[in-house]
Amino acid sequence: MPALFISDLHLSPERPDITRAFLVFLQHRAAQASALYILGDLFETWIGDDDPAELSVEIQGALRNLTDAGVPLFVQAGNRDFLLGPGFARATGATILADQHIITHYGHRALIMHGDSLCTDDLAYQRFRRYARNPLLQFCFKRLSLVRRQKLAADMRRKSAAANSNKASEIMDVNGEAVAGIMEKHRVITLIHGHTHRPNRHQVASGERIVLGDWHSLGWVLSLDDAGYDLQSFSIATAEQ
Ligand code: LP5
Ligand code: MN
Repeated sequence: MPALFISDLHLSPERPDITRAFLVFLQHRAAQASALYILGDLFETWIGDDDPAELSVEIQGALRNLTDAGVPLFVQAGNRDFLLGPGFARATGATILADQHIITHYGHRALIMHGDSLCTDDLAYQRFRRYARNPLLQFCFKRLSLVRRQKLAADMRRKSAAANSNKASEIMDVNGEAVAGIMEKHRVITLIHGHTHRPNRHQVASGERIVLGDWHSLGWVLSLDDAGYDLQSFSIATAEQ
């Protein structure tokens, strides 16, 4: 049974088709997997584990069904859902992984990351990331009312979309030296990440960089078994049937 890797589903009430495709994926492909790894940005935004939003509750229930059926679930934080915490882990049976995590399946050893921390040319983002990952700021944010948090997150989303529209595409991709450095630090020949929404498999000096795709019109899944890695896409429109 393969280990499966996905990321950047950006689940939101605005895209019920992606939610349905994910639920079908969980009930079929993921149910037959040796493990499921979600490498960040599962949700469009996550404002705290106490958010009772219908979608949050539905997805947590579906993930709990997967882990109750015996499939190990591992989740990494993305730049939209880095507030996923112990409440989410308890509700789903997921293990929340650090931003740099080594996996080994079928003799293949790889570093998995969301990938945003490798976009080192994007100075504005790295500055935002330092603020947003500050434990004191997070503590203060999580003590705000849900309504206030929703408004702040929506404002950040608007600011981010506006900033992105003026940014050169290449600075929003991973930096080659950052990739080489992190692969050397962990002594891996395979890096698997998401975030950039540029699905592909790249041969690099250190080995291979595999980029997972975001779920939009296509869904993307990387599988790993004794035959090695296989990055596949599928139509969201047909997957939900
Ligand atoms: O997300 P996306 O795809 O638009 O672009 C990302 C980078 N932007 C972000 C910002 C998020 O979208 C904001 C939403 C997060 C909601 C979660 C809850 C918030 C909890 C806060 C806890 C303290 O990640 C974007 C990159 C792009 O990826 C490509 O890599 O370029 O980065 C930017 O655009 C940086 C800009 O400077 C935008 C900053 C917007 C937020 C400013 C708010 C200031 C107050 C922050 C205090 C924490
Ligand atoms: Mn991301």
